Amino acid sequence: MPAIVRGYNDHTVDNTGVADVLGRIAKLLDVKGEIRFKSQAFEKAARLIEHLDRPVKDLHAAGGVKALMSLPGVGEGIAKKIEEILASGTCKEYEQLKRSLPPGIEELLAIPHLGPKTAVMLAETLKVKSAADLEKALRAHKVRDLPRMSDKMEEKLLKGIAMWKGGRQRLGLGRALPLARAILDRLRRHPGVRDAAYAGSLRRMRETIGDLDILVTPRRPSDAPAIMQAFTEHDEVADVVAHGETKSSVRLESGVEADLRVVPPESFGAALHYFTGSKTHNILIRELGVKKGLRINEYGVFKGKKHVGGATEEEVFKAVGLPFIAPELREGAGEVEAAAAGRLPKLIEPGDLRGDLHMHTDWSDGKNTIEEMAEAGRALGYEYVALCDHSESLRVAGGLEVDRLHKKNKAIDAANRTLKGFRILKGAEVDILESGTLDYPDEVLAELDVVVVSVHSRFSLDEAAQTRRICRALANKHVTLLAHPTGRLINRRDPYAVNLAEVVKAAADHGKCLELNAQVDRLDLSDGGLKAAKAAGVTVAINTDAHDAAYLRPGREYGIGMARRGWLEAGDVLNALPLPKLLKRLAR
Ligand code: DGT
Ligand code: CA
Ligand code: CA
Ligand code: ZN
Repeated sequence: MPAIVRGYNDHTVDNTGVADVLGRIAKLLDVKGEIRFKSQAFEKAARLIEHLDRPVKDLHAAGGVKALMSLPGVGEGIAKKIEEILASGTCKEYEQLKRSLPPGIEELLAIPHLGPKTAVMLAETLKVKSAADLEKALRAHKVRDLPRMSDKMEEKLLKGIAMWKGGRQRLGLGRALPLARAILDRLRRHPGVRDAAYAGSLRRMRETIGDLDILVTPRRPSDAPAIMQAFTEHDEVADVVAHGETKSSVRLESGVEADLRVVPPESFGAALHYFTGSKTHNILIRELGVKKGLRINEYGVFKGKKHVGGATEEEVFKAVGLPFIAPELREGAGEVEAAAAGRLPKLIEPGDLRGDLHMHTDWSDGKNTIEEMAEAGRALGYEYVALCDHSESLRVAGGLEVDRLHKKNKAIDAANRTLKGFRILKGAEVDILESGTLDYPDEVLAELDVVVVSVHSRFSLDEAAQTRRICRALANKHVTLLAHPTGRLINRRDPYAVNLAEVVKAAADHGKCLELNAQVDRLDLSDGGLKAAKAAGVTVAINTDAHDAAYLRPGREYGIGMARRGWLEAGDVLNALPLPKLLKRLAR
C-alpha cells in the first residue's frame, strides 16, 4: 500500500486524512470480527469528519479532546484517537491492528466482491499480499479449489480486481461521456422524468473524471422513488453505495461511481450550476451573491428566506449580474472576472471547424481508404481533410517510403477529380529524428499541402535536448504544425521532458501551428498549453489524428471541449479557416 495518510509525516493532517485512518480502523475491526458496534462507531466518526464544514484540527486547537467530544457520536476514546492522528498522521490502535493481520490485507479489502473472511483466508493460505498477487493466483487457478471457493468465484474475483484497477484511476473522458449519456438516455425514457443532465467535471469536459454527477427533476415529487429505483437497478450497476430519497450513489461495472440527485424543477438550474462546479468557481459566485445580499446554493438563489431564482443556470448568473459562463470555463481561472468585465471569449463550437488536418488511411496504419476518410469529413460538413500517413522510419506503423508516398499522392489527385466542393489535402505525419531533422527530404516535403511533424521515438532525451530537437524541426520552412506537442498519454505515459514555453516561442517565431490532438487518450495540447499558445499568438490546429473514419465525430467533440477549456475562439484555430483562406495560409 502507498503512504497511508495524506499529510503523513508533515503533521498537517486534514479532515480527509483523519477520516481515512478512522475508516481503516473500522474496516480492520470488522476483519478481526470485533463487535459490530465498535467498528460502526469508527465508521460513523469517519463519515462525520469527512463532511465536517470546518477543519477538525482547528476544533482541536481551540478546545482539545473536550471540543472533539462535542461532535455527535464522538466519545472520549475516538476523540483521543483523533488527537493522536492529528499529531502524527496515524495512531497506535491502527498500527497494532495492521500488525495483527496479514500484510497487504487493506488492499485486498478494497477489492469488490471479496469479503473480509475470504480475504484473510486467501492472504493466509496463499500468502497473497496485494491485488496483483491475488490476480496471479486466480489466473493460475490456485483459488478455485480452496474450501468454499469455485470457478464461479474465480471469475467474480477477477472481475472485482478489474473494477478495483479501474476505480483507482480517474476515468478517461472517452469512457465517461458515453457512460453518462447511456445513463441519461435511460433516465429520460423513464415516465417520471421531466429533465435530466450530467454535471461535474464531465460537463466541464475535463480529460479525466473522478465520478459522474447526474441530476434529474421529476414530473411530480411522487415520481422520485421510482426514478431512484430505476437508477440503482441499471444493468451497469455493480454495487449500490447509498440509496436515499433524493440522492443515491452507485458503483458501475467499470469501477467508477455515479451519483444521482433528484431535485425539484425550481432548483434544477441552481443544482446544475452547483454540481457542475468547479468548487473554486462556485465559491466565487457565492461570494458575489453575498455582496448583493443573496444566498446561493444547490437549492436556489435566496433573498432572506425567499426563493428568487434557480430554475435555470441563467437565473443564477443573472442574480449576480453576470452573463452565462460556459461550463468548460468554470475553473475559477479568471472566468468570473472576465464575465464581469464583459470580456468572455466567444468560444469555438463544433460547427466552426471546416476540416481536419491530421488523419491516417490504410496506406499506413489507418483502417479506411482515402475515399472513406474524405466521405466521413464531408458528412460532418467539412470542406477539406488532410491525409497524413506516417513517414518512412516509423515502420511499426506502416510508414511510407518516398515512392509509396508519391503513389498515394497520385491516388489523392484522382480522388479529388471526382469530388466537388471538397478537397483532400496531401499530407504526411513526419517523424522528427533525434537530431531534429525530418524523416523526408525537403524536396518531398515541398510536394505536400500539410506537413505534420511529431516525436515518436527517444522520449527519454533530457529537456534541453528534446526542446532543441523540436524547435529545430519547427524551423524547417515546409512544416505546417507540430502534432501532440508533449507526447503524454493520459493515465499511461507522462509527457516527455520538454520546455513548452520555448516550443511555443519557436512556433510563434517561425509562424508554425501547434496541434490540439483530439485522440481521447492524448488531448495534447491540453488547456494550459492552449492558453500559452493563444497568448503567444500561435494558431492551433484541432485534429482528430483519426485512424478510423468513425472517429472523426467523437474526436471533434473531445477536441472542441478541450479547446474551449483553453479559451480558444474560432479565430485562434487553423482548421476553422474556409478552404481558400487555408490554402493561402499554407502557401505562406
Ligand atoms: P471529479 O469528480 O473529481 O472529477 O470532480 P468534480 O468537479 O465533478 O467534483 P465532485 O464530483 O466532487 O463534485 C461535483 C461538484 O459539486 C464540484 O465540481 C463542485 C460541487 N461541490 C462539491 N463539494 C463542494 C463544496 O464543498 N463546496 C462547493 N461550493 N461546491 C462543492
Ligand atoms: Ca464528479
Ligand atoms: Ca460527485
Ligand atoms: Zn497521427
